[in-house]
Amino acid sequence: MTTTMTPTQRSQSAAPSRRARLVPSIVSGLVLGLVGGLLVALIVAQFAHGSRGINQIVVAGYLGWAVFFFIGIGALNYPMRWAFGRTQPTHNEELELAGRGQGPWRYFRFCTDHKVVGIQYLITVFVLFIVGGAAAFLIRLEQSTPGAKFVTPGTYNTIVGVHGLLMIAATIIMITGPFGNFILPIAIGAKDMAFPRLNALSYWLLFAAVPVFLSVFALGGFPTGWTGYAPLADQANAGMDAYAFTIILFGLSVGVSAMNIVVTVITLRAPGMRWNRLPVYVWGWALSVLLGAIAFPSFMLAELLVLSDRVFGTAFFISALGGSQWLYEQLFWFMGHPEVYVIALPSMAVVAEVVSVFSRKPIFSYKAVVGGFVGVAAIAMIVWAHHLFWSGANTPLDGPFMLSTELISIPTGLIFLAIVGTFWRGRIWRSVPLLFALGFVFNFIIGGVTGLYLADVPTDGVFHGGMFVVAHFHFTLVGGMVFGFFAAVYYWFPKLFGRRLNDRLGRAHFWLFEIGFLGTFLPLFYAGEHGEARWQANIPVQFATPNLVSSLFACLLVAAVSIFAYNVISAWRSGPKADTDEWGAKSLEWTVPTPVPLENFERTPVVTGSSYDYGNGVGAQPGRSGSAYPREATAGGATLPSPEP
Ligand code: HEM
Ligand SMILES: [Cu+2]
Repeated sequence: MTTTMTPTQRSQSAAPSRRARLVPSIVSGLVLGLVGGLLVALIVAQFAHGSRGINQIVVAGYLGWAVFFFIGIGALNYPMRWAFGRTQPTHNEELELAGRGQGPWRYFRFCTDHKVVGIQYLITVFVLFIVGGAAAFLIRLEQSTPGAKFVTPGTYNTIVGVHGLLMIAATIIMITGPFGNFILPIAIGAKDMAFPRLNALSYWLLFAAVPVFLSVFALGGFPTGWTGYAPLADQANAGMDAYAFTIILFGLSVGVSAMNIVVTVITLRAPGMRWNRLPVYVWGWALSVLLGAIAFPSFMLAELLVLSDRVFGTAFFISALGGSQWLYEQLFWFMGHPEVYVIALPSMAVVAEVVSVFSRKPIFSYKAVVGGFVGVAAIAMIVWAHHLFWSGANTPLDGPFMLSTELISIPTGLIFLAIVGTFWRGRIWRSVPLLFALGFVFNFIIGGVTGLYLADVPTDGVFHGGMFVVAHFHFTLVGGMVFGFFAAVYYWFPKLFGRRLNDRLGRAHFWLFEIGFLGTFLPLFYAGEHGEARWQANIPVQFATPNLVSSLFACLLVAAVSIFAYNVISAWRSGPKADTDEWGAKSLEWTVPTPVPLENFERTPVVTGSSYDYGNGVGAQPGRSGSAYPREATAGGATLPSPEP
């Protein structure tokens, strides 16, 4: 990528006082939120009555928590300022809000710097994975032997639901949250996101949802699994209110973040950054969040209707009172299936990028990859009812939905062909990010092929509701998408933290995770094919062996993730310093210094070439510092300035 620069001003100011640091911050947010939530719940408790009384109190409490939390964290300061016609904040005030001079405390404030928001998302994703992973371990423990020995079936239901929901939420944001916020604006040559305050809000909406969801444990859990099906959801205990309210806050966060990323890519590209010069991952991430913004409102609507049934006594999902239980399934899966591609597209995009960088070759048909992303995003919106093949809801439409589901293999295949084609005659650097990219390709193919059986009505009839389905979507979601996430962490960690992850630990993480993963889920295909149903705390004895094997291999996953955690923490604390352009890649984020300055670029870049311009594709392989990779490169006739020392 070739660039030339134009000027921007920046000035310094004194650090804020102790009180100014605490208010507004997470501290004032939590305190005001908790007090506000309790207060509103107490007020409503005066009027609440009957069997729905508890739901009215709980939901009112959540509303109070959310509103007062946002006041306390300072999210409404600017809208208030605007509403009372006060002057626009000065550049200095904007830099203050972006965390200038606040050190690590800026991560605990309503901070508008997209890089801070990116790191906030990354830490939150790690926390969600840890809690979701702990639930997964409990699942494997319970299913390691027949007899429901460790938890009761009711508790098991909640654990499965908590696992599924947390993991889905984590995987939805795992790439577009951290990297979409930190890397994307730099990759297109922008100083920040289009709406920095809304960007901060999208993170704190997510944050505000976490305590609401965790309160599910204090409210007796929820029996529905991650899908939250009504009418069971209408009858369940108060834990279901936590589930529904969480979805609404999470949905708002996803929507606000999506709008920001899409508008940023459309309006803030640097001069010369044409659509066909965008790094391919920018396409994947923007399409993913756009898909999420289109799909998620139907899930939020479903939860609003569930809350209305539970709090006001409407009957949207109670067929005996004129409602329809199929309505919930339609609204849920209208979101549920596109959402797996909201998760898939960012990982596929990272893999395409990583394969190109470590093959030192342009992507094999950039247009095919981008066309594939667009095709997947479009068809993903018209396949949802394959989840209702056995619900009796849409029988006349089963044929068309079978066809549309099959059709999605075409753009997916296009993306995979282009990824595999990029390796061809490349100079392969078997780096850790590339290992995870290879794992993604291998695992996702197994996940994709096994999906064909579930796309067809007859075979789906055999596997629906069984462990074959569980194994299938773990091969796509974990074997595919989570591997894409690991590739992204290993690839961009040097830019995010200015440090290097340990290569040997990275390889140990990869192999332990791959072997553990295959050993955990391959036996579940076998058990599912032989008729094992899902959601069973007490597994039938005839499935004891495959489940024991699965649970033993799941221990390798714990070991792999522990190595990863150790690698990340020790590198962040004291790892060797990374180079500005760690991998010799060509996209813009590798041209800015590390740590990245508050406003990213000294001068706005002007782009005159593609970010995959490796000349004739046989550029020298970059090594660690002192590498053979020349710091000055020519591409597209312009000179790339050497990065700041
Ligand atoms: C890596 C470790 C993981 C293990 C060992 C694991 C294991 C399992 C098992 C055994 C079940 C089926 C429980 C049952 O039906 O009785 C399950 C359900 C599920 N898992 Fe995972 N899982 C893991 C990671 C993930 C990840 C990363 C995701 C990402 C999205 C995920 C999403 C789900 C979902 C959506 C369900 C369905 C929950 C429900 O039926 O309500 N899992 N998991
Ligand atoms: Cu689906």
